[in-house]
Amino acid sequence: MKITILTLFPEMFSALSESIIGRAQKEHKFTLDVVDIRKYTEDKHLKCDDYPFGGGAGMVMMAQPIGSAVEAVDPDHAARRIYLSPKGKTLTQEKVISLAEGEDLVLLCGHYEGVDQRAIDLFIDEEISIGDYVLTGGELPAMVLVDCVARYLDGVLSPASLVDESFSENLLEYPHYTRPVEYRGMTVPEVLRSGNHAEIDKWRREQSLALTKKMRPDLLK
Ligand code: 9D3
Repeated sequence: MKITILTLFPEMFSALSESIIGRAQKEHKFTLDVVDIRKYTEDKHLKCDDYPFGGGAGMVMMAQPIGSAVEAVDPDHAARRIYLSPKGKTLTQEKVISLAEGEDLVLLCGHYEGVDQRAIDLFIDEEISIGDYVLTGGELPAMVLVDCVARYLDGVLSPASLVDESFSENLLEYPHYTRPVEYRGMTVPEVLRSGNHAEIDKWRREQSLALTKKMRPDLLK
């Protein structure tokens, strides 16, 4: 899969060079292309935003640089074009899986008050939000989307991780422990050191259920 990011702040995406997602790119499990929208403006001062018609606070990203950028990176409309927007449908794990199984992605990141509506109407297939809280732009949401989609691409995670995840569906995860056995007077639960895998599975299921009841009872309904 190829994911192209369109943004006025390309340097923010250096975060995706780290850890599992950074390694997945190095190993060619997917390609990430971060494109500076400013490169496509026809304004002689490289302007990409302007005042809103009708007045109001803040700036609006201009349609021309966005339109030219989308047409340059996806001339045949082979990719799914997504605008990260506070007005979009909230991202779900189900949606993540369907995107990972689909075409290449172009992710448009808005900044300031938003994007000229004509750029959305002409060049965008779908708007996605990552939740009901206010951010300063679509860059962090685009990184969230890349992170959770990339996990499902072949060879990025071990198959065992994804199997564990599907078995624990709709329950919160049990507590994890590693060495040492004692830290500041607190010891690792005896059962996890017993080697009895039936008992360990039983303990983990009980812990998951109790934790879900306490923290996320909505998941059990
Ligand atoms: C507070 C300003 N808002 C009304 C005057 C509109 C607004 C514009 C632009 C609110 C946020 C933003 C910037 N956010 C995003 O571009 C964004 C976002 C978000 O803020 N929350 C959750 N998901 C997303 S996806 C893109």
